Amino acid sequence: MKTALITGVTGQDGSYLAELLLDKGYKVFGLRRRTSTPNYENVIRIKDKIHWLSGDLNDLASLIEAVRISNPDEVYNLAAQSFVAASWPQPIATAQMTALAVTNMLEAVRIVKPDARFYQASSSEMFGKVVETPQKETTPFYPRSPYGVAKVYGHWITVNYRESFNMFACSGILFNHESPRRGLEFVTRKVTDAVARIKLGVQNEIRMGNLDALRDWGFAGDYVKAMWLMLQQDEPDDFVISTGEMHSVRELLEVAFSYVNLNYKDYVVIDSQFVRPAEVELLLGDCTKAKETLGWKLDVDFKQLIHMMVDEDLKRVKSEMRYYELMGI
Ligand code: NAP
Ligand code: G4F
Repeated sequence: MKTALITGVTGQDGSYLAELLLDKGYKVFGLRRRTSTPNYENVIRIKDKIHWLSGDLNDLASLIEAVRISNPDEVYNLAAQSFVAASWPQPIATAQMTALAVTNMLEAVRIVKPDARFYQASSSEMFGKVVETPQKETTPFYPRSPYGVAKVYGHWITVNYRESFNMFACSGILFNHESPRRGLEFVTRKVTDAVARIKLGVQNEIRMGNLDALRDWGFAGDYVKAMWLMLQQDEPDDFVISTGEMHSVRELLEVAFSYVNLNYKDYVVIDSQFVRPAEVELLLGDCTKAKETLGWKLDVDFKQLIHMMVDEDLKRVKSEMRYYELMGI
């Protein structure tokens, strides 16, 4: 039986990856930081199957201990401050959690279990103000946010540990991927949650930033399969994972609102607080290398993804409303 250690297991990707690895018969260790109110929502179905370890990305001692206890064959480093917009008001915390923490994790593996295979969650945000379209593994980086800058550091330190210490370290350059487990502040989930609330009469409007931004949006459940595939190859390497299709935020609104027979133009209010100091205008990935080398493929397309998210938000908001009614709130 193989053993995996996942950081960020309570997040969107961590929860899908843990499910995938459990299905494959792995023993799964999950690193969780201490929070005042435990957050198990994404892993509620598999909570008892995960071996929980307490640790923080910025505490090297706790990471060394996590690697020692789990003795993993594979380490998936998914934990990070992952919300781009929060990286301007919190640039130092972002650098610590999204950049330096990668070195902490690599050091823990190098010291305790150097033959473990290592996956780093890199990001298309590194391409930022893109210098070519579509973006592939060889496209130069031009990050546009403190988050993007931090991810570039995480990417290169992973490559460096591979080249310096001969570690099996891979960097997955993943384009945006979403799901019903996406955090509520990210644009897809913000929209699908608002659609559900507006449809059910508990919200009147949605306040948005730049509707012209273009993204290459896929389904997180498909993308975690690529993470696993990268660690099953003979040689470590870096791969772009994307759909190869681009849609605007405006199109996202159109698809989500029209699914419940509403017109987004009746509800969207542009609010400058959601416009970023420096924007990534477009991202479009070319994942030919992943398709050819890993045999990776997509199962869920853009419309199916947004419809799935609206359906799940409708269910959740309805059950919240029933709960409030029962409680007399
Ligand atoms: P997410 O839902 O925000 O999950 C982030 C995870 O990191 C959470 O489990 C969080 O724990 C944990 N974490 C944050 N700070 C930590 C700390 N100091 N110590 C320990 N754990 C900490 O992110 P995601 O969408 O699943 O993304 C996973 C990774 O892929 C991230 O590194 C992200 O930057 C990267 N990425 C994501 C995308 C995308 O489109 N989703 C694309 C490219 C790259 P709590 O539950 O306690 O907050
Ligand atoms: O959903 P977003 O916040 O995702 P963003 O910034 O592209 O970052 C996500 O994808 C990256 C991969 O490229 C990951 F590395 C990162 O961790 C994260 O998962 O914003 C998408 C676009 C942006 O252009 C933003 O300006 O939507 C635009 N937008 C317009 N109005 C908005 C809003 N974004 C948010 N969050 N909220 C708005 O009201």
